[in-house]
Amino acid sequence: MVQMEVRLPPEMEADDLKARERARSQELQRDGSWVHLWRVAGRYANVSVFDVGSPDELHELLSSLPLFPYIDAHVTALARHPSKLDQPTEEERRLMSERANQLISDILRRVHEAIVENEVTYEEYQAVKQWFIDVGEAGEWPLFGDVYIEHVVEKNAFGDRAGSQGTILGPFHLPDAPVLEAPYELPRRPDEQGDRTVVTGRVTDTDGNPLAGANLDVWQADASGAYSGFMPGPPEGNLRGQVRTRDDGRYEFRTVIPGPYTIPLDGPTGRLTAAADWSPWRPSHIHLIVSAEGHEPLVTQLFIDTSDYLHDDVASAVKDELIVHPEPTGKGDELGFSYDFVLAPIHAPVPVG
Ligand code: MBD
Ligand code: FE
Repeated sequence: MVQMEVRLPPEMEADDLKARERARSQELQRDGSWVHLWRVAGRYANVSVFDVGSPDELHELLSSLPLFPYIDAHVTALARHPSKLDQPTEEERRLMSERANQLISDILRRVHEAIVENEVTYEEYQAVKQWFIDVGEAGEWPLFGDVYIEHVVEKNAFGDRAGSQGTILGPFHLPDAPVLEAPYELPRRPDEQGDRTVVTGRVTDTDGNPLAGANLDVWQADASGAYSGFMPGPPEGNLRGQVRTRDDGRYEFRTVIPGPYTIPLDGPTGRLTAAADWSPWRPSHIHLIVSAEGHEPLVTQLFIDTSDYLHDDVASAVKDELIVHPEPTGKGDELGFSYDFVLAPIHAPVPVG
């Protein structure tokens, strides 16, 4: 912990110095070495916590600050307190670094093997590095991960769990969607495109007991494949909402059939997809997180059986059990389909090691 008092000569023009100080301080915060920074109210002073390996390292860091010549610093060494909550024990720390070592080594070894087996050239390596930068700049790491990696994590983690099948969460869930009231209808524009449909079903436990007051957090693209909150077009909160089951575990909500979705073609994930000549499309789907007290939340999607791309989903997330078949309900042009969700009992955390 460092208490810093800044004493600039009163006549000094220090705007440029202060700007450089701010940039350096933010750089150190981003790299994780400047953990806390608090202004001392009413004084040109701060209290800071640094994460450093040694007093020498701290001195080096402090003397790299542009304002260093004008800073009066009081340093107090802080040690971990044994009564602090949420701190890993020595044993947990050891297990975590063993795990990190195992995973990082294994993944890098496989990357290295692929490079050797495919005789990856320097030009290709440099192109990949630029692509990593582009993905970050476009904010597409969540998209890339959820499209090309998440399905394996999901199947591996939950593939043999009791109850209904789940599938990937994807990058377009927003927490705190509006809690709707009966008669349930996902918020939509007056001129919302897409076939009107009613979705009904039950939520039960694995013994078939109805789960009353279970929550269905639902989100979907509009008929043009656009998700509100992420793409221009739909207003905030469009086609997102939370629905509750009744006492008999039944639910019912109205919405429109979403369109298929394509990952952005002009972004780095789209360029990678095109470079490999893969289809960038996901079939029409409705996302849900079904949850109830005492049960494992179910993250899943329902796929519309008339959609294209059911068999070449770019995100590899379609499961046969999740395909639904909307049919006319006989009420005007309305379509409808039903799906029953079965939630697994809560899975007690297994202590690591
Ligand atoms: C989606 O709509 C989606 O659901 C996933 C998983 C990835 C990209 C877009
Ligand atoms: Fe989606």
